[in-house]
Amino acid sequence: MLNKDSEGRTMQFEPAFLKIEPGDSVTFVASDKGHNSESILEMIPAEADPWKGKINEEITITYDQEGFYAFKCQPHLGLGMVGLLQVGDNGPQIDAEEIDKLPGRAAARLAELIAQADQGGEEQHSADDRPQ
Ligand SMILES: [Cu+2]
Repeated sequence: MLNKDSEGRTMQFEPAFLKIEPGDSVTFVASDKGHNSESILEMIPAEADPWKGKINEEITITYDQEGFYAFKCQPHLGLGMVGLLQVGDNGPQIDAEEIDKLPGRAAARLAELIAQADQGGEEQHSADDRPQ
């Protein structure tokens, strides 16, 4: 949980996308102050447990259900501070209608992360970002 990530984006999780296997755990590290990690309602597998960390709390969550899990930093959701986990290969996708309910910057960032997942996890760069 960062005020600025290595790409210069403000208020971000880094990595913001992570692919793991069922039974793996993820620790959300409070590297900078003022952030939390919590699951976004309706954006985790139906059988999975939601989570909600406190501000500045480092939490570790174990993921047993396959599928996609979107999460947010509550204070910075409007600034696009969201992340995505993919657990295994065979879980359900996130409902596009739910993504549309997010604030604009969060929806845009989550769409980027879903595209990244679709590409096998590689972060996508526009041509302008490539070294000359
Ligand atoms: Cu935050």
